[in-house]
Amino acid sequence: MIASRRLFFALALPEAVSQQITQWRAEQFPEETGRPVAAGNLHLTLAFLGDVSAEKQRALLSAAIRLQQKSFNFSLDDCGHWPGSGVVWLGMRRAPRGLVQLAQWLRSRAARSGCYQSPLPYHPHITLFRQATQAVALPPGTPGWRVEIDSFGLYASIYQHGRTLYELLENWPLAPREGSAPEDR
Ligand code: 2AM
Repeated sequence: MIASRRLFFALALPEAVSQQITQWRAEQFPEETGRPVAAGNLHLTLAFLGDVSAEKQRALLSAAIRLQQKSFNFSLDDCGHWPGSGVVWLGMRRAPRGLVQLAQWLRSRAARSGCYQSPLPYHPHITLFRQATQAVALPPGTPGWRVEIDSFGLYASIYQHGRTLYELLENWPLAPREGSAPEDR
C-alpha cells in the first residue's frame, strides 16, 4: 500500500511578521474568539491537495520545480470572519497578480493530478482563529504588514498529540523581481 499524506502548497511568513501578528491578535481579539493558530503555523495556502499518494507527490514536485514565477509582495490590510467554517482570517484588499497567478497555476496542476479543488473563488488568507463560530467583533483595521515573498513551499499537515504541525517538505525560490521598485506584480 502506498502511504499518503495530507499536503498543501503555501507561503510562509517571515518570523518577525508572525510574531507581530500574534501580538496584535492578542490585543485585538478576546480569548473566547476561537482557537488561535500558533505563530509558527501561520501561513497562506496557495493550493490544498488533500491526501496525496507518494506517486502523486513526486509528480507534483517535478511540476513545481519547472514553475517560473517572479517574487511579489503584498500588504496584510484586511481581516474577516467566515462563521460557516469558523475561521477568522487576515488577508489583503488587493491580491498582487503574482500571487493569484502562482495559486492558479498550482491549483490547476493539482486538479490535473486528481486533487479536488474547491469551485469557490480563491481568497488568499491567513487563518488567525479556528472554531470561531460565534459573532466576532473585528478590529477596525490592521497594521497592514508588508510582506515580501520570494519562495513557496510544499507542506505536510501532521496531527500529533492533539496538535497540528506543518512540515516543510520542499521549498522553491521565485525569480527576483526586475528593478527594486516596491510595486505589486
Ligand atoms: P484554512 O486555513 O482556511 O482552514 C492546511 O490545512 C491548510 O489547507 C489550511 O490553510 C487550510 O485552510 C487549507 N485547507 C484545509 N482543508 C481544505 C479544504 N478542504 N479546501 C481548501 N483548503 C483547505
